[in-house]
Formats: sequence, structure tokens, C-alpha cells
Amino acid sequence: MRLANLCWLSSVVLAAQSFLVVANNETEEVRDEAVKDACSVRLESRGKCEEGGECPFQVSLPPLTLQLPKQFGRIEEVFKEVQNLKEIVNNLKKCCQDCKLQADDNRDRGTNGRLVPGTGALGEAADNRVRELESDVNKLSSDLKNAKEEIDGLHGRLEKMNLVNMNNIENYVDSKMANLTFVVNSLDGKCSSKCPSQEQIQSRPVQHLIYKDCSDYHTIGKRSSETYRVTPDPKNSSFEVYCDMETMGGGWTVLQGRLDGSTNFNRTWQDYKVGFGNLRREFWLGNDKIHLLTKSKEMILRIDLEDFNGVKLYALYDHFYVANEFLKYRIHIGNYNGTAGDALHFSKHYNHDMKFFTTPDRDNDRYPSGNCGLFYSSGWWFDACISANLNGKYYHQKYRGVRNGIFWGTWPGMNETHPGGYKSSFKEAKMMMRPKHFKP
Ligand SMILES: [Ca+2]
Repeated sequence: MRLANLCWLSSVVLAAQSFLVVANNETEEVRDEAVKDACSVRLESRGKCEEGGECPFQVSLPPLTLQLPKQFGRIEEVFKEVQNLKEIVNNLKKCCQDCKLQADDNRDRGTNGRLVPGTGALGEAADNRVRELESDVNKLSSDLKNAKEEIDGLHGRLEKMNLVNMNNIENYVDSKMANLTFVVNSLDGKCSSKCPSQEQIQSRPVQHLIYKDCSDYHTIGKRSSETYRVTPDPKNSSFEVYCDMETMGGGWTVLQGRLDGSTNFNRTWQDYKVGFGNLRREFWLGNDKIHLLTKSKEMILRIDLEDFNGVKLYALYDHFYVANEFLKYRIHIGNYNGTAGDALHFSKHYNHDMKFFTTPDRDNDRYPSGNCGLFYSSGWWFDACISANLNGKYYHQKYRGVRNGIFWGTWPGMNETHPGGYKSSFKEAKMMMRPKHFKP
């Protein structure tokens, strides 16, 4: 029975080893390999796809070696110990049987009268022999008892080790599988035509270990508007975002929020690059993060606005992309739909599409005589200069002077002249994105 346990354990260890050979691979090594050969990891079809069913696939990974935990060495040792003990027990058993036979034989001879115990020299010798044998048997019996206890102890240790190792192996395999998933995903952009298509990779359930944006959390059933950790690009570290799980079915990753003026938006290039404010209140997510999110999937942009009269309107753009810092976070905005008007494409002269990002300390705008960011106290994709600026100063009521408040040029009545030159601002503004093909 114990031998069978050991055999079973050995086969488990071998199976686990084959898993670990794959799993032990370090992420960095795979990435290095991936740079040399873009197709070192292959996903191949292993048969015909059934109609409406799943297709069997096999992932081929580069050959690897690994260092098993040192406890594995103990298994063989314990196995040998148990075998030795088994041999000892068998010998003892055999010895015991011999002794018993001899003792019976002696007793038989005594009762037959041929040799009467306690009479004459021969009888005494036989007596002594029986006592010797009795003592031997007692000793053997005690040895056997000890051996049994030892075996029980070893068996207990073996079971404990078995349990501990299986837990370790499971945890180890799980963590390495998660690691590998990152690596496989990071390769999806580097594959040649021989590699599996994006659809094939995305159809794998293991893909969902990575949450690229809020829509992935929505897909696994998260329905509360909260902060969640996302990894839009496995090559870059993950970060927190606020997810709107209510508007239009949810799954929105919020990139900007205004609601009470608690955060100053008159900030530097560096601040707008990394982001600032409180994700649950007022904030700018950060241009680098916005770039990664819009790069990871085809995104749409939704802007929600509310004025101080309680009027709520929205603008929806079916394409939204922000380039990287090298390209000055240039914005690409697609077709408009909604109720607030298309202020980002206001006119031929005021058009924020395809404009670079400008901050008070970095002039990338189209206004030749100065810096729009400095003039309007914010970072934004300024033209020369604005038909919209959602990062403007927060005013709690109407204001006069430079129109540096939160501004949306197509808002009803926004451009009308008010007595005394007063300008209206907004109570709340929110910008958020969601994958274009996401179905809530
Ligand atoms: Ca300028």
C-alpha cells in the first residue's frame, strides 16, 4: 500500500516536473528570446474545430531547465528507507516463523515423552534452548514493534511531505501560469503571419487574467463603480483607474473628473504626464496612461457635462486615441454623436482634433503669439486656442474676464453675451473611454 503511494507520488512528481519545466521559465528570459525570435512561442491547432464547439490548441514553448525544490531529494531517500525497513521486517518475520516452528517442535518432542523437560542433562539443555528461543522471540517481537512504530512515523512524514509538496507545486504552477500569460500577451503584437491571430489568442480563457481596462472587469461581472487596477500594456506596470459601471451599461475607464474645484488643473507638463488629483473626486489620469489605454484597444470617448442649472448633456466620439509623449500626446477624435454638441470640431478655425498637448510650461499649440495653456490656465489639446477646454479653472458661479473656466463651446447659450460680460461654467465634467466593440 505504501509502495503504491510512493509510485503514485513519483508519477505526480514527474507530471509536475513537466509542468514546471514550462512554468519555471523566467519572464525576462522569454522576453529576451522573444526579441531574438518573434515566434519562439507558438499556438498550433491540434485538430479540426467542431462546428459551434471549441478548437483544440497546443502551445509550444522553448525547452527549459529548472531547479526543483530541495524536498524532492528527500522523496527518494525516504523511499529507500522504507524499502530497507520492509526488508528488515520480512527477515524478522521469517526468523520469527523459524523460531516458532522450532519451539513447537521441541514442545511436541517433550509431550511425546522422548525428551521430558527438567529431567537429565539433555532435558536441561533443551530447556535452556527453549528459554533462549523465548528470549529471542521476545527480542524480535520488541524489534518488530519498534520497526512498526518507525514505519508508521515514516508513513506519517511521507504523507505530510506529499501534502506540502503538492500544495507547493500547485501554487508554483499557478503563479508561473499567470506569469506566462503575461508573456504570451506581450508577444501578441510581435507575431509574424505564422503566429496565431489576435482572435485566436483572445479566445483563450487564460487571457482574462489580465485586466486591460474597466470593460474587462465588467466582463467578469464587476458592477460597482470603483477603483480597479488595470494593465493595458504588460510591458508597463499596472495602475489604478476609476471605473464607471453605470453609464450606458458601464465598463468605462474614467480619465478626467471635475466636480467641486478641489484639485488645481493649472499644472506642468510633468504633472499632466503622470496624472494628478484624487481618482474618486477630481483628477487627470495622466497622459502616459491615457496613451497606453487608447493604444491597447480601439476606444471611444464619452464626455458628460452638467451646468449649474442641472442640465446634463453628453458627447460621444466613436474613435479616441492619444499618441505617446514623443508625439506630444497628439489627440485623434472620431465622429461625434450626442446631445452636448461637437465642440472639439467646432469649426475650421477651432478644431481640437489632431492637436498636440500644451501645458503652461510647454507650448505645442497653434497660436503663434503665445502659449494657450498659460493664457487659459490648463493643459489641453489647444488649437489657437479653444472651442472646448474641460481642464479650465473651476468656477462655482458665473465669472468675468478671460474665458479660462471649464468650457464647451457648443453648450446651449454658452456663447451668448451676458449682461456685465458674465460667462457660465460647469458644475460637473467627466471624460471616459471604453473599447469600441465592447457590448455591456
Ligand atoms: Ca503657441
